[in-house]
Amino acid sequence: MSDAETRGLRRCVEPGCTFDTDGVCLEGFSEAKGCPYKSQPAEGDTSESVTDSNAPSDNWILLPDGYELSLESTAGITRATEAKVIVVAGESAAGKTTLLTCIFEHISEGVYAGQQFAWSDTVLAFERACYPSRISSEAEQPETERTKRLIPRFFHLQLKSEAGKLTDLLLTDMSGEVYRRVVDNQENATSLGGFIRRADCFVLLLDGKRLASQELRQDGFRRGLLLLEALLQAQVLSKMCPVRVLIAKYDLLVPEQDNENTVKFIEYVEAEYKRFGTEHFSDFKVSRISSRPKENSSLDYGFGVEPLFSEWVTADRPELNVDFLADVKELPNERESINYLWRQLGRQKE
Ligand SMILES: Nc1nc2c(ncn2[C@@H]2O[C@H](COP(=O)(O)OP(=O)(O)OP(=O)(O)O)[C@@H](O)[C@H]2O)c(=O)[nH]1
Ligand SMILES: [Mg+2]
Repeated sequence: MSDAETRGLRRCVEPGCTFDTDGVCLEGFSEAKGCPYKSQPAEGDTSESVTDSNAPSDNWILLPDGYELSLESTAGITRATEAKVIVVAGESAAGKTTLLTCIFEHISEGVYAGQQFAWSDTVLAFERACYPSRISSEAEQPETERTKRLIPRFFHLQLKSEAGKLTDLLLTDMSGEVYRRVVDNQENATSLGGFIRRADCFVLLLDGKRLASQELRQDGFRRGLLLLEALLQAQVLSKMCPVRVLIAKYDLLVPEQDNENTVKFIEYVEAEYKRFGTEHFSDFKVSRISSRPKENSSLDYGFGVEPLFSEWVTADRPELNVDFLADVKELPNERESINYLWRQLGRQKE
């Protein structure tokens, strides 16, 4: 009997969700309350009918529910339009999700980088990610919830330029844990090929908070390089793919009286990444951003984000206009949750 059954909880039917066994909701909901994925009562639980009228059926046509898109459900967008796939990578807490919410909030307010919001298949996912940082959520500090999912999920934005051109952006949002595992085990890099090969831009965030810390900075600096190296060696990340390295949370690094040493270290980090990038990639840039500067910071909300976003929308790589399910083999001796990730990435095109 599973833990879920012994606790008398409803079962989650989302593929890959381990809620039944360890109580962790793949979508990050506490106790799975409010999870958009329909759950069915555990076997033997008579409190609700198993034939829940809301449960998915093979005969149903699944329409976007407003939450993050799975790899499979992005295929409709990538086939129908010249969608740009932006892979946002980095260690846990580097600021990946906050960067996406920052863009969504700017574009919701009006014209941003010459683009207007036209549509989003994942508007509820954006709203959910933005919520904890809003004053209405009454949080003392603006916080972004940790992303728990280990399988690729995508935020979607359709943008309209001043000339009326529509562009679809698909932005990945995965837990930093996935990228940590890539650094720790080269084989894991190969298995990420499915969607990273399709990237129109690969964005690597370095956590400025770690770079500000004397104890953590070397590790933070090196792990980013190791990630790039692992993906290159596994031939998952192409030398032709534009790569943007972002020194994130730059509000914690701006020159002040007592942080000369940190300022020098950041210059060193930038120089080392540029050296590495020029050697290995045809289009490589390092820049500084602060998606959500701390209170009283001299930086504006979304410092450095607008030019980055502008590049993503206008990036022109029509030869990559294919959907991106790749053939990847499962790894031996790996935990079931990770093997599920590899199976998802490796699912064959029909
Ligand atoms: N000071 C400051 N804090 C930031 C900034 N951007 C993000 N943060 C904070 O950094 C923390 C981590 O941000 P997330 O966006 O959740 O990081 P993530 O990379 O998505 O992390 P995982 O989902 O765990 O992989 C949150 O508490 C954010 O509020 C920034 O520009 N400045
Ligand atoms: Mg996140």
